Amino acid sequence: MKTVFSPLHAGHSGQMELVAGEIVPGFEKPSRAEIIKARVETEKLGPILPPESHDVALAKRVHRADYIDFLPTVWERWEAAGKTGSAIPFTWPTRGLRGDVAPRTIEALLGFYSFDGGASFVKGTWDAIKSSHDVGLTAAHLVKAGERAAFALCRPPGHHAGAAFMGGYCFINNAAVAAQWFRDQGAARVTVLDVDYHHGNGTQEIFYDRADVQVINLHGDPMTEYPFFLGHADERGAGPGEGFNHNYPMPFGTAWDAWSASLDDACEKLAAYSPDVVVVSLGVDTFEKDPISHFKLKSADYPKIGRRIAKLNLPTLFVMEGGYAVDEIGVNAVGVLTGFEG
Ligand code: Q9C
Ligand code: ZN
Repeated sequence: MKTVFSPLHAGHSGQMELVAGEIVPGFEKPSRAEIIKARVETEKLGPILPPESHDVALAKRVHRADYIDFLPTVWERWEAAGKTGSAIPFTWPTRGLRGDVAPRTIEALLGFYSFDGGASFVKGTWDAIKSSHDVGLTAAHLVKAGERAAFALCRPPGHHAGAAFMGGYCFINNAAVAAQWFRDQGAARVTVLDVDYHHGNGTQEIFYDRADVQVINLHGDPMTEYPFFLGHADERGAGPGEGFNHNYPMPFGTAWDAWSASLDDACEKLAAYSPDVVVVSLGVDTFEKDPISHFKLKSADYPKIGRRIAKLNLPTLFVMEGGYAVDEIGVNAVGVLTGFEG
């Protein structure tokens, strides 16, 4: 399997996040991607290719255009305002406030275009976001060109980014952009299968009223787990999209037996939909030692995930999402891919 990777991810580094009352270095750090890349090499998964540059015109249809236009301007506006450190959102237009009027200052706009403080900017963040977007689309091209599967080693991740907001370490929804690209290329139906520990709220929102993109999520129950405000089992899609969104919320402590039962059920729904291509939002924060998560998957379980997805016998694009146990992130992520290859 070919991997697409860009070194530009590394400029998104040193950003801080607020955890339990303290500002700490972000869990979403450059070593994540570097360790996965090193494991691709030692496992001889296949060639590692650089991304080709792709216009963001497609991202402006998947997201709202004004949101995508905002992202490259953040750091220069932050610096022009005399600010240093990480550009972290801090005020949000929640219930009772105006979410329809874009304010003017960078501090205000960061809140307007986010749902939490988890997606913050440093100097190299935009270039990393754009490279991650390019990695996803370049890997999608490989699948369209006839590869059985390809691995988009995206960083930063994407699945929490909605139509007009960032959050949860995510800015552009790389998997959603790739799914739309496959549709534009003539795929009649596309499935996004999200196995990251956290619910892919952004992907669900983007495709919620559509029947041409099926969205399936396996994740920590939002009653107790981030992102808290989406991902319940009764969210089944709206209008023409009704019945094309499937959520599998699971409790803290979920291990392979229960998790894989959800995966089996998800794969049955996926197969019944009969998509032309599958986009896997591949997070490995389901791992028992993940520092911010509460599932109990073991390293030996990840190849089994790959084998189950391979049994679908469909062209498959793997898009990297979360996973914060950096010591094992390479073994676990690449384990899914080697399991897929059989
Ligand atoms: N105490 C992805 O996995 N909140 N994003 C963490 C830590 C944000 C995860 C709180 C988690 C976002 C792509
Ligand atoms: Zn996650």
